[in-house]
Amino acid sequence: MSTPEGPSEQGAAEKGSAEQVFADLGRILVIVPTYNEAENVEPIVTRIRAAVPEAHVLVADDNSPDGTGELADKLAANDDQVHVLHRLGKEGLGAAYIAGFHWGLDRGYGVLVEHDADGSHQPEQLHRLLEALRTADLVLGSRYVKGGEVQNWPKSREILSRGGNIYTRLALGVPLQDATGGYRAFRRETLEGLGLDQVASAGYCFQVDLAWRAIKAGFRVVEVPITFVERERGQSKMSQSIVIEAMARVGRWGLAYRAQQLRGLVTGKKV
Ligand SMILES: Nc1nc2c(ncn2[C@@H]2O[C@H](COP(=O)(O)OP(=O)(O)OP(=O)(O)O)[C@@H](O)[C@H]2O)c(=O)[nH]1
Ligand SMILES: [Mg+2]
Repeated sequence: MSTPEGPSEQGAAEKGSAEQVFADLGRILVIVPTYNEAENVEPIVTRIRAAVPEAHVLVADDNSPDGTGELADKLAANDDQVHVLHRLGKEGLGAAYIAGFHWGLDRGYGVLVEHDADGSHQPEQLHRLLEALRTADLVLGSRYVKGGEVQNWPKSREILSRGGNIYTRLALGVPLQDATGGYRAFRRETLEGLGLDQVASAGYCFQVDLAWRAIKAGFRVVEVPITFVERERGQSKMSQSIVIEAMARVGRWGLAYRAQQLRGLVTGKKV
């Protein structure tokens, strides 16, 4: 499942932009959703461009009051592989990603990547996800498989995240160690097969929703280890109420699915 670290991995970051290391996967779009990430947007875009020079970056900004969108415009003006999607207002991470996915699918990208702006995801590990995508339909960057790690989190936050993942595994029966993480690479065909228009979850359970849909649709979903680093700058958009809301939703999905399975057993119809 995981891709071993090796000298060839380093290569993608060091070779010039002319080299298309992942050309076999099609063109790559890294979507970076932003809300008030003025301090983070330039460093993260610069790191992504250096780590995988052939990738394009789309900053999906929800009209951040701190001027993140204008900073992204400046980056785009100087680099034709950087693009900005200006959205009207704050609608949550999920809605920003769905708009970004449509933007990329409409423009023929073969791979669409989810990547936070706050430094929690390491662009230097993106090649791990892309290499694994060669034999998968969806790759999840995972904090909780062997080799994965979390840095600078208080124990309470890690317990909440690990607990949320155990709960998700039990409620939905998904064989994933990290279904809530947000560092992911999708093949375009996977997104096209998920029914994006029916994804209603805007907030925290958006990631669970997409992974679960992919598994139910029969796509090959694999996890590769990542190093997740707690944000150093800027404001978190996470809150306790978001987590409670997400857990309640996941529980409801699980119950509905189990009920559907039971009905299938009784009537002999497969679900
Ligand atoms: N476009 C857009 N981006 C958002 C929105 N909410 C969060 N984001 C971005 O989504 C990414 C993840 O958000 P975070 O606030 O870091 O949430 P988190 O990673 O779950 O929690 P912490 O890292 O603990 O703060 C960041 O790049 C945010 O700027 C939103 O409503 N719209
Ligand atoms: Mg974060």
